[in-house]
Amino acid sequence: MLIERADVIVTSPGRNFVTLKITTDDGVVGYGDGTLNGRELAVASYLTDHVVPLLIGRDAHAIEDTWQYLYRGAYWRRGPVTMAAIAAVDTALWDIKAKVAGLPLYQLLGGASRERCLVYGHASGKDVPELFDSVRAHLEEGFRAIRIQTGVPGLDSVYGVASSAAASIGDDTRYDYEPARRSALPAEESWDTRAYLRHVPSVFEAVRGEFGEDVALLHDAHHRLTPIQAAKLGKSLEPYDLFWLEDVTPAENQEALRWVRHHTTTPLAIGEVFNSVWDYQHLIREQLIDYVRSPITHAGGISSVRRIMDYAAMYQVKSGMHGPTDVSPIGLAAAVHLGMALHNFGIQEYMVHSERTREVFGPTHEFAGGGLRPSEEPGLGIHFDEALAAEHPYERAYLPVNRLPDGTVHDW
Ligand code: GCO
Ligand code: MG
Repeated sequence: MLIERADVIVTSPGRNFVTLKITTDDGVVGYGDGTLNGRELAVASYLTDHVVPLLIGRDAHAIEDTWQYLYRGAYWRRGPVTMAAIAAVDTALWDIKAKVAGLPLYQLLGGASRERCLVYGHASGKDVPELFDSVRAHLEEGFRAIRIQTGVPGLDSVYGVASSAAASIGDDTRYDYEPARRSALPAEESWDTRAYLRHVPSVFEAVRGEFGEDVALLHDAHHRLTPIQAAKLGKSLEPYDLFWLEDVTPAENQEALRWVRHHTTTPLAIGEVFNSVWDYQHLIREQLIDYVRSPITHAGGISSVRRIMDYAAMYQVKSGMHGPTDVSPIGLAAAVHLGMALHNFGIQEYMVHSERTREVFGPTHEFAGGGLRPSEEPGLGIHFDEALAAEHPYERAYLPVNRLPDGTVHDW
């Protein structure tokens, strides 16, 4: 079975997505996600100009060989653009293989290890009462694990806080804090680490007081702290028993996590901006983290996230794949199939895509019992509507930029 064509589709039903559609000579179609938020066209060009010509005529079943051919063959390895492009190819080929086998993809990855994949949703509020409303809404919708982000007194806007805490599932404004914004230039936010460190523990104290001990709580520090600040935050959150504290320091410096780890027992998650097993080499072997955040979409696809997770399994490190709205429903479907099969699955991030996005991509996975389950149809379970996708052309969009009070650019 040979690859006959490969098409790159950029669509923007509310936000931008890059999709690779591979068609075989006997008409089987597979889809892969290569969306890189705010830099989408770089992946689209990498695919169209450099990868698609290499795919035509290749054996559609030779997934591992194609992965190695694109990774080693390019000479220039790793990096988010390269690994998102490889991820799109890898995911589309797994979709095809499972369709040909007549099986839902998780069956080819080893079969179900659980009934469903536990997910966490994003609750947020400008202040504590608004946050409580958002947590309550998530609990009513069935979430059993919830990420908590709030405004910080003195700061105008903070990453992770929606403008309307009342927005419901599927509403475009529910996660309007991080659509790469459609504007000529990135939005600019301001930041003050001391104000943040003073405020966050009181928020968790309030949430535990209101909602009790059962619900799993998570928090994302979004790469903004120094190792010693991160250690202080982890320590101050220990009484509130977090499921994880995410991205406490900029992820490039793996050694920073050694400092954090030595000072706190709060579980640590990292890696949404990592894209290969090499980025985890020391973090996993030295057991400096508890959860791996790499999504299939940015880390070379199902084949390579599986490699990361097999390495992680030796050290009791679990998966916590990145699942923001900028990973398309195809990327999320792939994560749910792999999550069903992995023994060391931990949790899956689940920011429900807007109605418009779901209409274009046609995902079939189901949310129930606080978790996601893939449908039983062959492949990934995606019904992509190309005509509808074409009605939503690309619009330039940027993620925000963050500055300290004196104007210095800071991690956002
Ligand atoms: C998360 C992430 C996202 C990223 C976004 C960038 O934990 O979900 O931090 O919110 O900021 O995906 O494109
Ligand atoms: Mg994050």
